[in-house]
Amino acid sequence: MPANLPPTYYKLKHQHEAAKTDEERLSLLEEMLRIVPKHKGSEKVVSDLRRRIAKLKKGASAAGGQRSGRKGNYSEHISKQGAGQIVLLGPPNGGKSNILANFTKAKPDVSPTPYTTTTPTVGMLRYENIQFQLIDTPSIMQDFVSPTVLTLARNADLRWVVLSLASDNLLDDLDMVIALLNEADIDTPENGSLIVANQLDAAGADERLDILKEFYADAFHIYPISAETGAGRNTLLRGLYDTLDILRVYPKAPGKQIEYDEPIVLPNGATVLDAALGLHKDFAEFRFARIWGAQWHDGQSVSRNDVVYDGDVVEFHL
Ligand SMILES: Nc1nc2c(ncn2[C@@H]2O[C@H](COP(=O)(O)OP(=O)(O)OP(=O)(O)O)[C@@H](O)[C@H]2O)c(=O)[nH]1
Ligand SMILES: [Mg+2]
Repeated sequence: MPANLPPTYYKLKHQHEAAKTDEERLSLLEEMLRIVPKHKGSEKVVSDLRRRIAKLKKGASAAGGQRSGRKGNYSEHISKQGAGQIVLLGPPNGGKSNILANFTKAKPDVSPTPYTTTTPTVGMLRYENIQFQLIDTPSIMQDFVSPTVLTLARNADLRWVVLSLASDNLLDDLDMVIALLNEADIDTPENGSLIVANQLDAAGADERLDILKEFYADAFHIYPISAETGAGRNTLLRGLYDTLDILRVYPKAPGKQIEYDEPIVLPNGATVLDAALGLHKDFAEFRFARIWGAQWHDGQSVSRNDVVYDGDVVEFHL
């Protein structure tokens, strides 16, 4: 009798083969066991899964290890680049990979088959004169998120929960993602999560967007976009910039042009000294600095501890 395993099973199997830690393998095996249809034809698969789970658990306790479950910390880590690291999270087929493919130069697989993405993929996203780092991740499935994805979500500066406006499961999908993030102590709204309601070009998208807004507009910023047509992209990127709470200061060498292509990106509240350090550590010892901007008289002299504002031009004299 055939086992007739669902496609999700094979995706999990795939992820299991690529898993790097026993803890991750254990979570995936447990999830595989959970979703396997239990009937005569799948008996062998079920007993095989049980055997492997027991073996891994035994290994963990023999090593004195405590299984920390979903809250575990993993070594999976992607070093930050650019002005902020954003991790794309969500249910299968939301369009995470398509966003990465269309917003960056990365070339992830995009496909109507759910769970296509099995490992995180990185790309650099340009907004005006700044670059952000975008990370595409394996999809979150019902009641399960890979520990690697959780670690990435926790370490990121911002999370984009990507949902599909083509899907009638939109609200359930969002509830599921929120529940899993909460369970992992990743506070969604406070810690910065935006909802990216993708596939705005799909039939029925407007109605689904209205429903989504009705339930969630109070708790989250919702950005409707189409990765396919590019609709909503600029508003989303502006929202990204604002949420990250950063500013851009432009350096200018005395007697030279302003370097608009190379802003110094700093957190809001940063000082003239932070701007100098952002340029180069040698600038920390500057003799004096002059500044241009909406808050200042042109070329006004500023001290190290003065706060800088978005769009200011600073000239350091060494
Ligand atoms: N119409 C339309 N289709 C889209 C859009 N974005 C993604 N899709 C389609 O939706 C399907 C899923 O897209 P993916 O980017 O692979 O989805 P994912 O979230 O990465 O899903 P996983 O397979 O779990 O990795 C593909 O067939 C895409 O072509 C969009 O903006 N509009
Ligand atoms: Mg994908």
